Amino acid sequence: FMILTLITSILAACGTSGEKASGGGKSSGDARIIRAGIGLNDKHPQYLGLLKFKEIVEKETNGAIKVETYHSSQLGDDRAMMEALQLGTQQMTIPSTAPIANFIPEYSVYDIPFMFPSEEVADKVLLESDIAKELLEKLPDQGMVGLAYWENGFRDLTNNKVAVSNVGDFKNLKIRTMENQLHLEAFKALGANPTPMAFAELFTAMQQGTIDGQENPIATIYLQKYNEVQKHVSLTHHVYSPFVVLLSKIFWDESSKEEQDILVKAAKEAGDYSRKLNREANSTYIAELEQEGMTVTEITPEAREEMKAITDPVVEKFSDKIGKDTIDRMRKAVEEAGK
Ligand code: TF8
Repeated sequence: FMILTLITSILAACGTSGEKASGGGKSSGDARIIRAGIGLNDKHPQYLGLLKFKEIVEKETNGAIKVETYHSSQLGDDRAMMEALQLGTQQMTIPSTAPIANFIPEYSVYDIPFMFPSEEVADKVLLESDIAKELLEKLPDQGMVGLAYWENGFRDLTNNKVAVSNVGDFKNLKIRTMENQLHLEAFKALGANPTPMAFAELFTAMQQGTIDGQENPIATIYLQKYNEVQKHVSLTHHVYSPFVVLLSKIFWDESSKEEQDILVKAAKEAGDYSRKLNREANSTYIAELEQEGMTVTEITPEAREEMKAITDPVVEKFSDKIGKDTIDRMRKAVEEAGK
């Protein structure tokens, strides 16, 4: 009986029909599987973009690659999912760049407050500049391949204490930030009391009052129903967050050149689709949040300048960690894109 149990468990580990599961994702029948996990829920343009990616890849590979999609942190938080890509137990995730900075410090160049002045400039830099491309090329050393930049968006502040309209209002606000040192330090400099926390724990923390607020793009604030647990939103637009479509390098290396080209092309097309959805609905989401009872506060250019003046020294402190050259080249690309 013992021998039979042992054989059964070995077969199970290798996949039902007993074939050796490819490192890049268990195979069912003859298809290779991409297990794709994200943190946001199934209403968010990020998930709709992932469904578009799935549609294109399954069609273009005639089903040789199948994509299984898991939303709402079902497969874990950003860090856990990136570690699963390194191990090959998961094949895709699409985090903000901020958590990636824990693996590749240069990614914190995207955490620099007010780096991108507009979505148009962000698109040109992310989709066309050498520096953005070179940052993707640093991922394979960490066991991940960056297929494309998608849009999380300009981050805005919500909280339960005060309608923040200028720097003084941040004082002592318990703000959740992503697990990213620059974000933490920037909010500390603004006078807040920041706490790093995985995205999946955020809603409950606001509901229980263990934090006063958080910062995320409007689409996330609306689609994750933060209006149910937050009173105020301020359109600070303090950081533009890109997403990066990450694929496990194990799966990539096991894919043919033709499949690799399909994966990159699908990620780019799905990114354009997702970005468009993200932007189309923004003004509707803001109006709906106001109807749901949230106060919506614009931030004046002077107040934004004051926030920038306070956070600039924090950026200076991180310049060695990020790399002065990376910062300079990103700023140049932004300047070029703005012309
Ligand atoms: C955050 C980020 C997240 C994304 C997502 C979980 O606040 O903006 O929305 O990283 O992948 O944690």
